[in-house]
Amino acid sequence: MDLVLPCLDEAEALPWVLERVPPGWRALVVDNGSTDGSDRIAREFGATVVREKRRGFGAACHAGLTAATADIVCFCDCDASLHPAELVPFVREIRAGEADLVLGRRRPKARGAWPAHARAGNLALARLLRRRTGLRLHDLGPLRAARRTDLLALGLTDRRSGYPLQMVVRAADAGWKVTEHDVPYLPRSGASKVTGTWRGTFQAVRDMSRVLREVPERTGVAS
Ligand SMILES: Nc1nc2c(ncn2[C@@H]2O[C@H](COP(=O)(O)OP(=O)(O)OP(=O)(O)O)[C@@H](O)[C@H]2O)c(=O)[nH]1
Ligand SMILES: [Mg+2]
Repeated sequence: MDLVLPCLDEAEALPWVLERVPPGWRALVVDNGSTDGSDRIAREFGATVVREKRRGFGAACHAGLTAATADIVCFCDCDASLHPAELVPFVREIRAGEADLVLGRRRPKARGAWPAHARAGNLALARLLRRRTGLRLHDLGPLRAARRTDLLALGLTDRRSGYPLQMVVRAADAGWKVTEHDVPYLPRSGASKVTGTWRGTFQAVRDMSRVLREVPERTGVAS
């Protein structure tokens, strides 16, 4: 199993995350130009470090997917907000052929884990997603598992905050079975880059709106 961990200045969170990677899994920490020694810490804790110079959550995730070699690839944030072992049953579900993409629905376990505006934004997005794809999801969380070659075949192009949404939209368009399971959401370690800042929130809304405006690709259908 390859576990992709996008990482931008997560020195504080990395030990917690890497100590919880399930045994036998390879942790691919994608260093997105950290200046706090994240790459050194990642190596110390046994991870493989992949470098991605281009900034952006999607750029980091995609570099990890490209570097991965395992049949199934998992994704988890590197900010200690999600326990990597929550992915174990996700992988089992993919292996059993019961789903093509499994997503974690974040359930905050402490006050402050998920600011109100971020929750509201995410819920609104889930509704738009439902209208666009018919999928009844409640969250577009970063904890995910899918088969590597299937993911690559989706040809994802977003390299910023729209990446997780584009993955779900294109998976739905391709007829994948997408499932969702509750996962505990903990307050992140270190500073938030997206929902804790105006700039991050604004960019996320813009990137996601762009993805939702994309016209579905009609693969195999003559137009
Ligand atoms: N935002 C952002 N995150 C990156 C980037 N490159 C890597 N990451 C990592 O992606 C993960 C998610 O980023 P966060 O800043 O936690 O963003 P988020 O979880 O969407 O939102 P928050 O609620 O603000 O935590 C973290 O592990 C980051 O270190 C980047 O360019 N931008
Ligand atoms: Mg986070």
